[in-house]
Amino acid sequence: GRELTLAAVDLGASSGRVMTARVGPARLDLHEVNRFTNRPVRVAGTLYWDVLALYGGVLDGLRAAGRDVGRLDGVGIDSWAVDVGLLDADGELLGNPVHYRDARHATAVPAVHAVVPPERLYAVTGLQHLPFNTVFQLAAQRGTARLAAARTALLVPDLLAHWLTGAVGAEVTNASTTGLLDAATGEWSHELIDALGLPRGLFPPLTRPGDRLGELTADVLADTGLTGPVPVTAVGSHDTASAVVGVPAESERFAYVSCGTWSLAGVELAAPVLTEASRRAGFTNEAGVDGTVRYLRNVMGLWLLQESQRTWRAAGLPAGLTELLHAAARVPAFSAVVDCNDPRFLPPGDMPARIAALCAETGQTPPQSQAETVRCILDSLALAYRRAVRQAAQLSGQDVDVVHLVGGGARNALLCQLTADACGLPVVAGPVEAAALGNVLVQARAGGAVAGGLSELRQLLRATQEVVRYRPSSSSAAWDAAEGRLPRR
Ligand code: ADP
Ligand code: LRH
Repeated sequence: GRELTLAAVDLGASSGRVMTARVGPARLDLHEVNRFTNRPVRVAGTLYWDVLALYGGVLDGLRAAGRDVGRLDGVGIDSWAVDVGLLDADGELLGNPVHYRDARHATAVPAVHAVVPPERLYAVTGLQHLPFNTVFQLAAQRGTARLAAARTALLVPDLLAHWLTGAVGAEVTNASTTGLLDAATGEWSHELIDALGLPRGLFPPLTRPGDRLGELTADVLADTGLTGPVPVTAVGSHDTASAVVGVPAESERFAYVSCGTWSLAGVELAAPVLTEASRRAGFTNEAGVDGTVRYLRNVMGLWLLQESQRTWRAAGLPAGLTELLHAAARVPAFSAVVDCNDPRFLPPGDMPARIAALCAETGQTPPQSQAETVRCILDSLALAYRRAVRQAAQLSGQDVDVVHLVGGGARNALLCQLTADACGLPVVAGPVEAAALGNVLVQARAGGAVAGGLSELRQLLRATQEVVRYRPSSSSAAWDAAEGRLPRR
């Protein structure tokens, strides 16, 4: 295949980035051309994404990409899951997409479960129960003028792709996080959509990773200075789907932790696990690239640390990451541990206070210092990864002999070592930009620059990307004891 120059738009909950890549059969170089803060905004009690600011960051990135590399052979977009923009009959956006951390979504859970019991929701969709799944978000808007006026619901990456190209669609890996996609057929579930009284027409035709969505419009070309035509290709538009493509696994016997604001911990499967045990354990079967299943559990992730830093900064305390992690490394292990997935950690707020309260509730001495709080977060995350990896293996029958940790968390050496220790398995950390790499690899394959399945794409990652290896060191008895302090889940 020939080499292609591609742009990946990867929007995470903490930052958005536009990266360019040169990709060929033996080449995969990634460069960051624009990174911008993703700052949600609370207006009159509702938490929104500032989606126009994000789109502006995408345009700035494409402009910078054009300046850096001249021509672009393609663009792909991935972003976080579940949240949608609603378009009216004129195709206008009806307000900003509401953030999944807004408390209102959860209020619709009882009403949805009264119509479709949780067991049935799981049997159809295979999706873990999260109180902000799109199905609950839309149910919470029943009776609003906004939902009444809505003609099309677009997930965030599909909305950005729509603005860039004019095309309307729902990329399937992200559609699988809505709670309205049938895991068996891979199509929208009319059973659920009808039962919940939603118009079928709200949900656009599905697209698949590798599909050509369209081309940058003349308007976008003029605005960015790019030379057309520039195709926009569907990738695993759910950032976690792209991140899993970007895992440089050597064999099939691997688990992953996609570790950013959230941590998504699990395994890759050929078929979903829809058992009652799986539902109760909170495992999801999200659609992966090439028909794979991402069998994983959401772990609250570095959000706990990000929000702690924000709280400390607001109080005028120093909260530099390097210093905090350095100090945490000197705190004795397991002074206190919490269940990271306690729902009280979901909304923005004072995490150090919430962590202290949870420690007190479970009869532990709460962390006293910033360093102890950070250590508590990291020990607790490692414990949560251990649980998720072990249970994913057990419930799916997939053997695991290595844990790949990708995303920003791969830069956190202490967390990587604790994860190796907790899991009792080697951890391979990196690449940090796994989602952007998975994004460009799928584009490159669609464009004929590389060939093969996920294992061939991963072979290219192994040949080109740096990783850091961590061996398990501490005794597993210590981790068993720490786990004993957490409530059963
Ligand atoms: P998202 O995609 O959800 O926005 P990222 O994958 O970019 O998240 O990860 C961001 C997180 O990675 C930060 O909150 C931080 O905890 C961690 N991180 C980033 N850089 C470093 C670093 N140099 N050392 C340790 N941790 C880091
Ligand atoms: C990670 C992520 C995760 C979803 C959450 C809403 O960025 O996409 O996979 O559960 O955001």
